[in-house]
Amino acid sequence: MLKILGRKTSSNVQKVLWCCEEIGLPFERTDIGGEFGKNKEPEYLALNPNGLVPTINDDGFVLWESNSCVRYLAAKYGKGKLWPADAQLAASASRWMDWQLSTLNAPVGTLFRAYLRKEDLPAADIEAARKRGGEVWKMLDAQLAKTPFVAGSELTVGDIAMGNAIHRWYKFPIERPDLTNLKAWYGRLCARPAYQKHIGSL
Ligand SMILES: N[C@@H](CCC(=O)N[C@@H](CS)C(=O)NCC(=O)O)C(=O)O
Repeated sequence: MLKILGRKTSSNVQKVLWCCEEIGLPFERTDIGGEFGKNKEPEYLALNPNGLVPTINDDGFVLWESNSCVRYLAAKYGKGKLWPADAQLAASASRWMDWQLSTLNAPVGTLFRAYLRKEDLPAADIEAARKRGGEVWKMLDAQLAKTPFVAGSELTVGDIAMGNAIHRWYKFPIERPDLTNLKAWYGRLCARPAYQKHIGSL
């Protein structure tokens, strides 16, 4: 059975958990990282030299980097569903995953450290992240004006990559631009039992 190594409170582990749940793929999860530690021990570093979570082990095939794990699982077990059969739709979904890492992650990460982890960050950095966060979500809002999910009419890996970030964004006690398409999309995610189970209820 698929093994997932990583604590369930990690945003990156949650991507993999939500993906498996949507596909209906059984897995065994082990708590690693955060208060559970073990991620800097030689045994774990031999699997994932970054010492970060998640890492997956699918019948001996070991993989790390959450978006790559989601791509692999969706392509292998969710083809035609989370991983679209159409090459252009699959590329669009994959593009939004890269955008999550390259563009969205930085402002949402700073706000997470400030408001949920309660780290003492400079006020100017927090304000810059709030402003930048609004700007980047606006880009996705424009896409969601055209399609109900990020890469078309159905949920794909593109949505999976951003599920935790949008949940956190609406939790932060900040002023946010009123992005109606973004909010409606978040509502569509929240209506999915698999999303509720691994992200929306936390
Ligand atoms: N780019 C990596 C980032 C992984 C990452 O930063 N994981 C965090 C949790 S979200 C981590 O392992 N932090 C250390 C810990 O949990 O102890 C991925 O997407 O998998």
